[in-house]
Amino acid sequence: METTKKSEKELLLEFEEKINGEQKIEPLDWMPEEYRQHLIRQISQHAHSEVIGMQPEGNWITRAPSLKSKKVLLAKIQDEGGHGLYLYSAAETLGVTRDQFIQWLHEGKSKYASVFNYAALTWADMGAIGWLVDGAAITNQVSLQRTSYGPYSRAMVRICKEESFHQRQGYKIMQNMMEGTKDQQEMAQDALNRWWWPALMMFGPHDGDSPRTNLAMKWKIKRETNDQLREKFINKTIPQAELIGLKVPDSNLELLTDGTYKHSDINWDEFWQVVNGNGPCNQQRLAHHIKVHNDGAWVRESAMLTSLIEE
Ligand code: BYC
Repeated sequence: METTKKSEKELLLEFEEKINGEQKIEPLDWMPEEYRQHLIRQISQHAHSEVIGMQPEGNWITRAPSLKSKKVLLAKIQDEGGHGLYLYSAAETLGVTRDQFIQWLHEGKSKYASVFNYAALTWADMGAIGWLVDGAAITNQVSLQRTSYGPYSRAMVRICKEESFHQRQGYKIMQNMMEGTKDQQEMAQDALNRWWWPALMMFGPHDGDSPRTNLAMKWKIKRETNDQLREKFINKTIPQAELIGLKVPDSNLELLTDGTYKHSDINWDEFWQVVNGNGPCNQQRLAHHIKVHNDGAWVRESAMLTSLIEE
């Protein structure tokens, strides 16, 4: 039977019709190269963030204040590793191998969330990370559940379920500390002071300064812009802080009549310094990933060998 080959223009039209009709794009569907490249970049960076994000919390496993809190923290960090794996798998459906993604990370060609380049100095930081960093991540990821690429969207659905527990466990740590001694209360406030701004930076530059947003919104990779998501996070998190007696470190906060908050702007110079590799822990985070990846080479080789023998 003779098949008529569709032109690039017809294929693009069909692709955009699907997107506008809220249908998902699947790995074997035709897609514009720009869409594929955009997704390869965003999903792999998202995966790297999950995995590098294990480091600040991993630093506290041996120092958790009770066996219960150690078990909870271990489980939470293990979840983050799992999120990385779902996301690498989703990214691999676009035709790039896991090894390539890791190589791009190690060569500094691929980014990960800036927030993980700050140090976790006290136990209260475990609370602040769960509450604020996972809280910011959920705000973004709930929106990404409706992203147009099927594998990314389905990974987000599963990740959001687990991330909600993470946010709750972080808030619970903060709440416990605020019900504790004066020293514990001060430690919780100090953690909020240090993590508030890096958490707001997770949403990326202002919409007007975000070169990737237009295409991402047009093809429904992103469903809300960086600023829209950041404002959502700010408006829901300030009342949570106030409820347990914490003060958000922004002297310009003002509750407006529509229930939203007026607030100060981010220090964008600091943001770009950290994104471009000059944050407090950038070098340490990457060096640790490279070392652990190299140390684990024999595990990967043995696993491959075992699977070949079993076949
Ligand atoms: N950090 O045009 P823009 C977690 C880059 S982990 C670093 O707005 P886009 C957790 C951006 O990549 C979950 N870089 O870009 C784990 C771009 O550079 P390139 C983390 C940033 O993509 C463990 C340039 O700046 N979540 O939950 O439209 C423990 C211009 O930006 C950042 C995700 O990864 C940043 N903050 O928007 C606890 C979400 N912001 O790539 C918790 C998935 C911007 O052109 N990603 N850049 O060289 C996204 O939603 C989007 O990629 C972003 C940026 C909102 C981050």
